[in-house]
This record gives sequence, structure tokens and C-alpha cells, in this order.
Amino acid sequence: MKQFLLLFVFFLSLSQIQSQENLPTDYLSKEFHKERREAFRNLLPANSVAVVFSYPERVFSKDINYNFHQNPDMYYLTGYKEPDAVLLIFKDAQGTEKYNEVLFVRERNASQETWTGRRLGVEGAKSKLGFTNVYNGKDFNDFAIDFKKFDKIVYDKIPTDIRKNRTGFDLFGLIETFKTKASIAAENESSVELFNNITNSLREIKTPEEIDLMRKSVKLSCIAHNEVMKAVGPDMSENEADGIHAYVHRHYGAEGEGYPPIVGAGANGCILHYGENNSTKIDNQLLLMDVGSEYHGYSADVTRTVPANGKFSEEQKAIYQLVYEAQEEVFKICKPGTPFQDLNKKSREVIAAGLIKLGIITDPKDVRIYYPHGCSHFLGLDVHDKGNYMSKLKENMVFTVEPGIYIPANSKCDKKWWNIGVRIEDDILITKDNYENLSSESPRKWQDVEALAKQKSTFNEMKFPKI
Ligand SMILES: [Mn+2]
Repeated sequence: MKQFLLLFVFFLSLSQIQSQENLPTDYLSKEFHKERREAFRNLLPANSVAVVFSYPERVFSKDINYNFHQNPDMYYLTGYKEPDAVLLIFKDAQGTEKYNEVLFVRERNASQETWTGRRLGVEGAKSKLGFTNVYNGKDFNDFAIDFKKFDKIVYDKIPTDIRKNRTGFDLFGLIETFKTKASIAAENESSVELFNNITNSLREIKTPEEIDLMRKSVKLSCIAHNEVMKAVGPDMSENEADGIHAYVHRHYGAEGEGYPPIVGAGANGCILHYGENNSTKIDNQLLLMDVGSEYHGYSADVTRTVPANGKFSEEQKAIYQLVYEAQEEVFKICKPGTPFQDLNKKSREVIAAGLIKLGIITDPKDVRIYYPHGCSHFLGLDVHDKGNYMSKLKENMVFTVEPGIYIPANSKCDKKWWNIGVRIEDDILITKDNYENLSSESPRKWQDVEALAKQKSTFNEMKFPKI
């Protein structure tokens, strides 16, 4: 009786945690994830099993974690957004029940959920994600599976720095259980390579559902860039410009940003992954903004460079125009069949020739001094998305085109060029026989950037108390 009563109290308290209302309605569907698992299974070798873990939680400060971000492969294959989970995908149907996939999730826990949020649990994973075989993580240990009977176990790199959670069964336990059950003492390189080959080939081609979300993510990032171009002035701080991007993203329903925003003025714009964004005054300098939203998991990646006072100097304009022309030349070869590597080659040729013409370099090989990064990367659930970089462009690939020129102070060229940093980055979708620039809503031509920068933004009207 006592046990029954306890059980009753337990269920009562769980039921008090109401399911969430007013959620977005345009998440990827459970059919999408199921179909992706099917596609994954088709690429598995004969008699094999794939094992996919969620990402770990990470400490922000003492007992406070960073906002959790799911392993994009796990999200792609399941839609599950919580930590402490493992997915098994079998090439062939298993057991008398003929199941070919199993998901182990975080157990529901009334007291934990009142502290750290709702959990989907076993029932939620069945009803919301469409799985048939779902168990709590703690059941993985007793789950009847003989890993030795498979010819191949396919898994990604196993993280070695997972901490053990004090409360309940967690990722640490799932990984240790897997290693014991599968007798894995050291990671098998061919298992990891195969896992990545499969996920690369799936994720480099976007489905229509993914393209819809990416269109949205890129579109609202363009709106944010345009708003900041209008709002920014010499007295604004880098961090405030960053904050306007963030506000606009959230206004349109994005969860946040797909990567730490880079908002750097003048010399800071010459630091490739500048992330401090802490200059209190942008001044009469160029502001380089590499900021993209994350919308339902999908990242945009857009860079615009704008003169804070609304007008490019002659030197700034010359560098900007060269980056623009490099982008235009790369766009011309954005179509099915072009080797991915050619995008980088083409942008390098154009920038090298231009820098020689401007007298900034004399040897084309020196282009790498001022243009040290690649031109393009795949874009999707990861900002630097999975894909095969040695392949040719195919329909429904999405990638960036982002040439740039960065001339820090004390560079070996006329000092009139110093502290000019320009990058223009757009997100390109390959169509049947051409391309579509998903980020065309934000201006790239210097004349259009200047025209927009001269306009006022709704953010210029906001009044706050002085402190
Ligand atoms: Mn990028």
C-alpha cells in the first residue's frame, strides 16, 4: 500500500508538469527524422550497427551549465534535443520483434524537471518523435544486445572529457556501458571514418524541409544585418550592434545565433574570429559583422562590412570592391559539376590580381597574407557543416561564399591600407542548373550599403534612462 501511495504521488507530481503550450509549429517533422534514419541505414555496411550519442552538457560557471546544444547528427536522426541519450540504428531487423532502431533517453523526474525543465521521456519520444523502441538510459545496461555478432560497429569520435553526473544515469554511464558491452578499449579509426563518411554524404544534400528552415534562418539574419546597417553610427559600441542582431533574430523566432558573433570595428575587423566585441565606440571605421541566426537548429552565416559613418573612404572602397568582385566571379561557377575546391581557387586568383594592381603585393603567392582563409564551407545544422569538400557541387547543397581581405597595422604595404578588414559572405543554394543566393536581401554593392547606412533604424528611436 505504501508503495502504491508513493507511486501515486510520483505520477501526480509528474502530471503537474504541464506540457508546453504555444510552441513553434514549423519544427522538422518526425517523418523527416525517420526518413533520414532510413537513408542512414541504407548506407550502413552489411550486418552492422551504428551508435550515436547526444552531446554532453558543459559548465558555464560552477553549478550552472551553458544552454544545452544537441549533437547535430543526433538531432538530424531523431529530433531529440536533450542530453544523456544514445541511438542505435541496425542495418538488419533484430530479434523476434524485428526492430531496427532503439533510442535511450533521459528519464523523466518530477523534482529535476521543476528545476531544469521539461523532459520528453520514453512516452514523449514515442508520441512526439515517432519511435517505437524507447527506453530510459539506465536500461541500456540490461538491454540484450551482443555487439560481438556485428561485422561492424559504426560510431563517431567518443569524447574523453565527460563528467559523471551526480543525479541519475547520464552520458558518462551510456558511453561506459557501450565501451564495456562492445569491448572497445581504444577507438576504432575505421568505425569513426565510416560514421563521418555516411553523415557527410547525407547532410551535404539538403531536403526541401531543411531548405525551408535555412531560407528562414538566412532571411531573418539579412533583416538583422540591414537593421544594424541603418542603426549603427560612430558612437555605438560593438556589443550593442551585436545585441541588435540578437534581438532581431529572436523577434522572428530564432533560438539564437549559430556561432559566436563577430562584430569588429577597424583593427578588430582584421582578426578573423574576433569575438570580444567589446570596443565601446565603433568610430569612423569599417564595421565587419559576421553574424547568423540559428533557426530550429539550422545556422545562417552572413557577413557584411559597413562604414559606421555611412561613407567608404577611397581606400576602404577599393578593398571592398575587390572582395565584391571576387564574390561575383565565384558566383559565376556556382552550379552543379563545379569541384568544391574551385570556389577557393577562383576567389584567390581574383584577390591576388587585385592586390597586385593596388600595389599591396607583388607576388600572387602573398595573397595568403591578406586572405588567409578558405572561400567556402557547407552550411546547415553546423555552421561549418558536414559534407565532402573534395566533391563536386550538386543540387540542394548549401554553402557560403566569403572572400575577405584583412590588412592589420604594420603590414608591409602603404599605411593608407592599414586597419581595413573586409569580408562579404553569402549563403548559396545550388539549384538544378544554377544557384540561388539565399542572403540576397542584404545589400552587397558598396553603393547600396552606403544608401542603407544613411537610413534611420527603428532602434535609433529607442530611449533608455541615462545611468
Ligand atoms: Mn562562414
